[in-house]
Amino acid sequence: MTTTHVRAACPHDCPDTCALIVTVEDGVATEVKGDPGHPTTAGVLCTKVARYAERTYHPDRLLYPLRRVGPKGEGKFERIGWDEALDAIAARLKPIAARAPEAILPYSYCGTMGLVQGESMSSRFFHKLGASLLDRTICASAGATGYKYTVGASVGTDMEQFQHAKLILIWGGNPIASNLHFWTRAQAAKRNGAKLIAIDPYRSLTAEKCHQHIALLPGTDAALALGMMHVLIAEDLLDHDYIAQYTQGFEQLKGRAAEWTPERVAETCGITVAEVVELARLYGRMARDGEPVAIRANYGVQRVRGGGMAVRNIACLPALVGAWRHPAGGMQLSSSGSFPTNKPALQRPDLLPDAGKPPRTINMSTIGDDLLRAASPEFGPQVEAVIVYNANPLAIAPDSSKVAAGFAREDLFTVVLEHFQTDTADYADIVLPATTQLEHVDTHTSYGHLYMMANNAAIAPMGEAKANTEIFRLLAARMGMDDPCFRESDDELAAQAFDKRDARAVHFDWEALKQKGWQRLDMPDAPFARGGFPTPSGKCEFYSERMLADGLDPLPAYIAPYESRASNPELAAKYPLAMISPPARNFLNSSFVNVTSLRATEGEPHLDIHPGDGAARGIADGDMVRIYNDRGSFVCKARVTDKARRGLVVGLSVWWKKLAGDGKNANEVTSQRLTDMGRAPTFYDTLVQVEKAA
Ligand SMILES: Nc1nc2c(c(=O)[nH]1)N[C@H]1C(S)=C(S)[C@@H](COP(=O)(O)OP(=O)(O)OC[C@H]3O[C@@H](n4cnc5c(=O)[nH]c(N)nc54)[C@H](O)[C@@H]3O)O[C@H]1N2
Ligand SMILES: Nc1nc2c(c(=O)[nH]1)N[C@H]1C(S)=C(S)[C@@H](COP(=O)(O)OP(=O)(O)OC[C@H]3O[C@@H](n4cnc5c(=O)[nH]c(N)nc54)[C@H](O)[C@@H]3O)O[C@H]1N2
Ligand code: SF4
Ligand SMILES: [Mo]
Repeated sequence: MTTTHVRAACPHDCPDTCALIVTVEDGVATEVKGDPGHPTTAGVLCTKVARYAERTYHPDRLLYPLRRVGPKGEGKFERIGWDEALDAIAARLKPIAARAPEAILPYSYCGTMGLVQGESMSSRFFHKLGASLLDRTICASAGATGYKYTVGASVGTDMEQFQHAKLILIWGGNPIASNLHFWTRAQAAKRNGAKLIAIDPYRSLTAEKCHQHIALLPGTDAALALGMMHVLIAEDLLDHDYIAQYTQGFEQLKGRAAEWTPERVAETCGITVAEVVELARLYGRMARDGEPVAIRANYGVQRVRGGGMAVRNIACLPALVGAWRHPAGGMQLSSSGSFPTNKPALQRPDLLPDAGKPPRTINMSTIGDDLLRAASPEFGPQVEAVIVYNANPLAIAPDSSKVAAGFAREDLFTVVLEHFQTDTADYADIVLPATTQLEHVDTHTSYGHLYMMANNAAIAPMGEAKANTEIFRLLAARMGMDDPCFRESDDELAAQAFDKRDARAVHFDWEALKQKGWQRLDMPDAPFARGGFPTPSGKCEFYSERMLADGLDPLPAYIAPYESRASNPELAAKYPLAMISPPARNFLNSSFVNVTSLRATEGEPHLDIHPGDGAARGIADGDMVRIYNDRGSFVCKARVTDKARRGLVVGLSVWWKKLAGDGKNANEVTSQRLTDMGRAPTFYDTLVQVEKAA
């Protein structure tokens, strides 16, 4: 028997981007472990990816191209050959491309975060076609935009510093489920005497283990941050020197913060005045005493109407108290902006038919409406063909009944590149089998740590599966695209992924990275200790000219949810409960739902409801309940628990619809309305009613 150990990287949409070591025995991957040498992975994987071999060798893996033989959505397919599949796709796409290339739409997200198997050969293909561009907003663009206006780029506190913090605000995140290796460091900080505070409407696994939990109403974080500013300013818990040297707009901010008294904030957030005041005092006093105070904000805060502003307001706090001076102080939302990736080289926007007039852009978060839209001068041509890869829109996109109706259109041609027969694949005309991370080459950034990562192929492709890149190479050839860039190998692509001219990536060398597995960026310990914010002014912008130019309030503000008791009492009279649907620990968005052992651990779809709200509706623990609003409904099992505050219900997500009881999931009731900035979805801005199911 020959045994090898292959260096790989976790491809999933998770900030931790773990370094993996894959044991291969006679060509079979027998074990996937965390690399003990990688500083943040430290030999530990989450429950999901520890099962990566189970997912790769799953009996339901798609191994051959398939053609649909039943109605859309039913899931009846027959096996065909690759030539037949590629010819069928080219035959449908060619006339559309000749007539109206924008009627062709790619739909992809982060099924893999790889720079090669994500947007490289695929983008080249769609650019050359002149297909519609896709606005990839489904996850992070609201918060990223708010952070960018304020701090300049997705750069923040190094994950490897958090164990030295003395106060950590875990704001809108549940790291035990979704950012495990950060949680390890938060626990180390706790052992060193740090205080951990969770700010979250729900008593998540993480909130349960923090010293304090502030259970505010969803979508009200911007007000809490304004209240903290109010107290910091009123009690002079400020770093005047840092403010004077490295920030812009403090005088204007003072005026705005003055409006947000702790009483007004407490009322808005549904918490006590003492919670507001004491949080601000603790944060400000510890910073004044020179202790590192850190904020780990996550995307849970920004899936509401005012999500961009919420992140912006939170991002003002570290500059007010000078927390950035310390490597373990400051804030992290994402580290993605630290990586000098060379996207133009990978994606080749120069291939567009007319660079001066780019194709229209379609927002992935409104795919339901956009697939149902007729041609018009504003919209352009009706969408006639969709090519889905690295995404499962039928399960994950909001307002799911519209998404399903769109994909069910008889005149729509749909191709899905997948590992499994997902809810989306059921609507495909042609399904193409894709390789998993064990079967292909890739390179990765991270949105939690600061290492460039390599993924070597550990095993040969399963069945007739092909890498996304190879599928787009073959499609390009079938469509008659003969530019040499469509013949570049995955290694050639990976070698272009980082811009070596940037000081942070001078140590990037693809062959060396493949050998070692990972390489840290050249970055300072404390990115903004002496200012140097990548904003237009070079300062942390409390007042933002760019926001003003973009039609937004230039100062931190509070934007109430679309759907809440306070902002929309009429709607709340019909649908009085706020629903959020954050990530389940054993799934990764909708990935892994079909892995039997992980689904068994999650059990079945649940809705957590407060005992008071349960009693008012005659709902007992374990009852089947129907959750509904004007957009739709779904059924699942109630868990009566005070983990959900009064007025809030929580359905951990994202279930495959066909593996849930009634073939529906939480996205039946979520809406396609977009956030204040970043054109992002408002998954956690949803009012519903709940009743006992018949
Ligand atoms: N196990 C697992 N890990 C994952 C994922 C997964 O599905 N499963 N998904 C991955 C992805 S794609 C992402 S984007 C990341 C991060 O994904 P996030 O969406 O940030 O998810 P969480 O870290 O679970 O934190 C969300 C927390 O925010 C809380 N929350 C909801 N609304 C509000 C609000 O208005 N205010 C505040 N303060 N809190 C609110 C929720 O109750 C929840 O506990 O996680 C990644 N990691
Ligand atoms: N209600 C609700 N909805 C949500 C969220 C929520 O919190 N609540 N979270 C939102 C967030 S944060 C996100 S990021 C989105 C995520 O939405 P998606 O990015 O669509 O993520 P997944 O559901 O994991 O689906 C990814 C698919 O890609 C496939 N895949 C993986 N690797 C490859 C590959 O190499 N090639 C090909 N062809 N396919 C591959 C996987 O098998 C999987 O089916 O969901 C959003 N939807
Ligand atoms: S999903 Fe996250 S925690 Fe799990 S192995 Fe991948 S990167 Fe690590
Ligand atoms: Mo996400």
